[in-house]
Amino acid sequence: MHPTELVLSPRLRKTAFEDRVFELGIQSFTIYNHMTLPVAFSSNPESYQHLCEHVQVWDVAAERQVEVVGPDALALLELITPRDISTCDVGQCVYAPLADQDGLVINDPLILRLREDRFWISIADSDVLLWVKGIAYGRDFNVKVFEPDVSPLAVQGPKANDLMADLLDDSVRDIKFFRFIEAEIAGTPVVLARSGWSGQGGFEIYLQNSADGLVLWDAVWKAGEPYNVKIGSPNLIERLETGLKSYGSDMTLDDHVLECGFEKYLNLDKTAEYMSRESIERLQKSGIKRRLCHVMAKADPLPGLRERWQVNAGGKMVGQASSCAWSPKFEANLMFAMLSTEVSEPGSVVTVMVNGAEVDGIVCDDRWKY
Ligand code: THG
Repeated sequence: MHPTELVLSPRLRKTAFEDRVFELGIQSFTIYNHMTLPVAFSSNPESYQHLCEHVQVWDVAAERQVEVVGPDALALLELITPRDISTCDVGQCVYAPLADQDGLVINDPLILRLREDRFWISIADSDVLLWVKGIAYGRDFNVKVFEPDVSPLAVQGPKANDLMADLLDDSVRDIKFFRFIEAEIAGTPVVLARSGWSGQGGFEIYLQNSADGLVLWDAVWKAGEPYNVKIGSPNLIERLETGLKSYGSDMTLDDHVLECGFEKYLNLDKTAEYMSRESIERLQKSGIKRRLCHVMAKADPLPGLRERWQVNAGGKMVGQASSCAWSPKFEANLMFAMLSTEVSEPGSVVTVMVNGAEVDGIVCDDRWKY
């Protein structure tokens, strides 16, 4: 690896929780939505094990919100995603990929409906604010679009229910998956949702005033002490086992929504206008040529990726792998790879080129079966 260091300046935005994150011994972070996002606090496998058994607090303030509010808010939301947003209740969030007029993936956010005419788009790493502001202006929608001062703090792991029940009360146990309530913690108003970027269960607390970031952190931390709480971060091993794809790595603006495994979330016949409709219909007719696949390689643990790895089959290139981690659960390397449909069915055998070495892989379904 190259011994380099990222230099922090005001251009790389500070999170509301950053002081605690540094105090608790951050080892590395990445940049996400022009903001720091912690990556790991102990070695990944240790943090993974702890996440699966206990409870962790994650600074995910870099999951920024784009607020859309006003009489045309629903029409604007419907236009930018092929998912049906009209059926989303107030108090519900949905996973809804944003696609442009060519069906290409702009982002894969959660969308929270706060009121009939007020939404938060909780974004992955791309400049959705500019995209949505441009569309609102160009289409003359009667809405306000802005980035509110909102910072999600994730509480993830099997003991998250106990922590949160102690912090608030037992009613939080009844919050259903992808539903949220408004509450107050340590004197600061929050939106509390059952969601988060792991398969281990838990909550996301949306802080609405960065000045209260450390007070909120400390209250959550104190409630977590009986449950062996540790600081954590979105975990590469866990997210591969769970099958969570990361925008910018596993899919980008070069990929079509139908290629990325989003079909199950979409309602392509929804009545509202959406800008990718024609492109999606065209691709449905002609048939897709690539698909984002799960690939398992039963080799020794592979290194991390700086660039995508070429994937071959039958002596020719069939795609590229974009994420990889060694999984203790499957005792294998798990990868996401955008592959030609010739080899995208579970059971297909491929060769992954890892820094000059050939590694055998097998294509799996989204539960890692083949
Ligand atoms: N939480 C919040 N904002 C976010 C993320 C988050 N913004 C960026 C990124 N993560 C958005 N992407 C995802 C992707 C998947 C999920 C959440 C956010 C997710 N998926 C579940 C799954 O695949 O099992 C369930 C999806 C469903 O059934 O609807 O949770 O994490 N605030």
